[in-house]
Amino acid sequence: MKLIGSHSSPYVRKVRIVLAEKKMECEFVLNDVWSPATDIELLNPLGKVPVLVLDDETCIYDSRVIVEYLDSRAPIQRLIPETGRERTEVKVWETLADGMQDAAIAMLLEGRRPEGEKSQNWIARQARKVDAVLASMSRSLGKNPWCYGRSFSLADIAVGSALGYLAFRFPENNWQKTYPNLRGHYEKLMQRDSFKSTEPK
Ligand code: GSF
Repeated sequence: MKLIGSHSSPYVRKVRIVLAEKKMECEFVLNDVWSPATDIELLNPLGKVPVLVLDDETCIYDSRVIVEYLDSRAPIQRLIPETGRERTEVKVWETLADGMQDAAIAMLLEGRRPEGEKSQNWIARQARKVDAVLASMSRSLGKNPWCYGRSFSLADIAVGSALGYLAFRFPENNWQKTYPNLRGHYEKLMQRDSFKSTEPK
């Protein structure tokens, strides 16, 4: 298998953490989707990373589909509960974390447009989503040791990737101060090799 992606993408990081936690071998191939030279559309018509290329050349995207595939392929260290309400709740955590990344990336891209073309209203709209998700994550985590249930799961991986991305791209966002429980949770996750070895850069 090959994973196509970048060191900065939080969606790619989520997949890399899942691979590391499940001890699955996978070659990591860098592709800068923002470079005019990218050939990512040959693998994913949506032009996005991550893409997982299987040994028979089948391409799998997006990150939510990839992590589901990986989790079902290797039964050790299940990261998504197999059925029922538990499964749905973990996936809601993932949806929130991914959605926060979508909003943060939209802010970043809008902010990079030339003066006069960027919309402060659009940036503010996305910033409200980021703030609302942080507040919701903090409330739901409370004093619990894990985002969902009694063990580490995809919910923690998705939340950790999203918080790490905010810290990387928006260091001015004060989430660590505003939400000490999220800070503590991220610090705890960062003690794992899977998180340490995938820090955004
Ligand atoms: C999002 C992937 C994505 O936006 C997923 O895989 O979960 N829902 C998808 N990836 C970005 C890279 S990054 O900013 O993390 C991407 O490839 N963007 C290129 C584009 O043209 O939107």
